[in-house]
Amino acid sequence: MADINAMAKIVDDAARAGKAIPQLSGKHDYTLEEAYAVQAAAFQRRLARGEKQVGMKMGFTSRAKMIQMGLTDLVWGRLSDEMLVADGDEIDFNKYVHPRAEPELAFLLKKPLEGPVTAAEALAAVEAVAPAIEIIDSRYKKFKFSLEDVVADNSSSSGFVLGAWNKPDVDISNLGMLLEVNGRPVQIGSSAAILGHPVRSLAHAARISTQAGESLQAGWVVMAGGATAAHALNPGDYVRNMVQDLGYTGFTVSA
Ligand code: OOG
Ligand code: MG
Repeated sequence: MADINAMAKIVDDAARAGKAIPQLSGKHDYTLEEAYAVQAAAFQRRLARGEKQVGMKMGFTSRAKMIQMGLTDLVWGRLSDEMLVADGDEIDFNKYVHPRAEPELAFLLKKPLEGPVTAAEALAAVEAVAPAIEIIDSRYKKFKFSLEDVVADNSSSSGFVLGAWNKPDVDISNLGMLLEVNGRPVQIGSSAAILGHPVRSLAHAARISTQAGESLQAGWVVMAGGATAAHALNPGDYVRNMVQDLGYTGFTVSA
C-alpha cells in the first residue's frame, strides 16, 4: 500500500522550499489513482495553511507539450489563490526549482460545471476568457517524471498569470499565441493546438473533476494547458504571452 500522506508531505515540502527531490516512483510503487490521492492530500496541506482553491489546470492538452515531456495522457491539477501572480508582477527566482513558462488561455466560470458536458455546454458556463501564462515548476530533479510522479506533484503547477478578461463571444478556436522573453519570440503557436479547440479542455476539466467528486465551481479559473512547449526561465527575464484578439499578460523574474 502506498503511503499517501507521506508522499504528500514530500511533494508539499519540496514545493514550499523550492528544492528538487528524486522521483517518488523510485522509492514508492503507486498507481495513477493513488497519485491523484497524493495530489489531493498535498493540496489539503495548502488549504490547512489558509490557501483557497480558485480553480483547476489542465496539462498535456497539446501535442507540443506531450512531445516535450514524453507523456500522452491528459493530467490535471489544483490552483490556489497563493499561486496567482498579478499581471505585470515579479516572481522570486529563488523560490522555484527550475521554473518554465507556458502560453495558455484561461476560462472564468459564471456557473458550476459538472461533467460530462459537450464543448457547447462548457462554453455556455464561461463568463470570460483571458490570455494567460502558467509557471510550471516540477519538484523533481531535471524536470523528469513518470505520469504518476507529475500527477502527485500537482501536475507541476506553481503559478499562473492572467491578462484582462474578455467576453466569451470572441472565437477562440484558432488564435495566434506568442510567448516572448525580453522582447524576443521564444514560442509561437495557436489556440487550436489545445485539443483542436481550447473549450474542449474545459469540457474535459468538467468531466474529470466531477469524476473526482470535486466539480468546477462558479468563479473558478480553468487553465486550458500550454499551446506550445514550455520555456525555461532565467533570472531577470521579462515574459509576455500575446494572444491574438485577447491581448497579453506578462511578468518578470527577479534578477
Ligand atoms: C506537466 C504540466 C503540463 C501543460 O500545460 O501541458 C502543463 C509538466 O509539463 O511539467 O501544465
Ligand atoms: Mg500548463
